[in-house]
Amino acid sequence: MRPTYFISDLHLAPDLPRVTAGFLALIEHIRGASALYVLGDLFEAWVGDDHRDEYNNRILAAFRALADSGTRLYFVHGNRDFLLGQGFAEATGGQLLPESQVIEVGGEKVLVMHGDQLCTSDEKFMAFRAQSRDPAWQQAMLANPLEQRLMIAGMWRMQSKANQSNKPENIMDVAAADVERVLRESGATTLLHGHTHRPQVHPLTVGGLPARRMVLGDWREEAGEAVIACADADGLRLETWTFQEPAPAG
Ligand SMILES: [Mn+2]
Repeated sequence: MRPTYFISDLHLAPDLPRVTAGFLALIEHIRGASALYVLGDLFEAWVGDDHRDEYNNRILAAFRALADSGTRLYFVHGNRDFLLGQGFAEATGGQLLPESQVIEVGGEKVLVMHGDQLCTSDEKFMAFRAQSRDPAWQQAMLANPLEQRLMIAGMWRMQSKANQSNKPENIMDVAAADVERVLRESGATTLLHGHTHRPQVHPLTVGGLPARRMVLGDWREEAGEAVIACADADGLRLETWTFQEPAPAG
């Protein structure tokens, strides 16, 4: 059985050479895998599928090469790359998924999502989420010239850096009641998500039956490793992907 991989929260950006190199190395490493699920926040920012600079083209080409090796590619939106569209999916040879989806992998039903929709205690964030997922708001945003969208994304990034909103202590954790609800509603036994930057496996009991919540890790330049997930004949588990090597010059 060819393995299936899950990653999230890479927050890819041109000024993160080590994370970028680590991502490209992983894509190379998993060539020929059954599938790769990217569960949101692949990019630190995505301003529209028409933003095809050298950096983005390199990322898209890597995905395309993976798809061409026979690996199915699936993307879930995060709270930073909510503007990933059909043009992106087509360029990669992959497919955009709805914000939550039950898949059959490693012999079990797994509910996959970014996970930000479970952080319901953060009202300010939930309001932003509702706005940024609104098709009319997205359309208005995408109607701005690319230059202007890049400026807006730059402002978001500066704000994010200023309040260090990528740090786990600054990201609200998921609400237990919502975790239980989505597991019940989906009929899945495992919930797999990212977003919180708190990689771990949490055993749960839902409706009197054993269940679990698996959380993927974020990728950070200083850390040089990230928690991903892999599913094969032995089941679904978290794994650590290391990318210690410094990025090649240039
Ligand atoms: Mn996120």
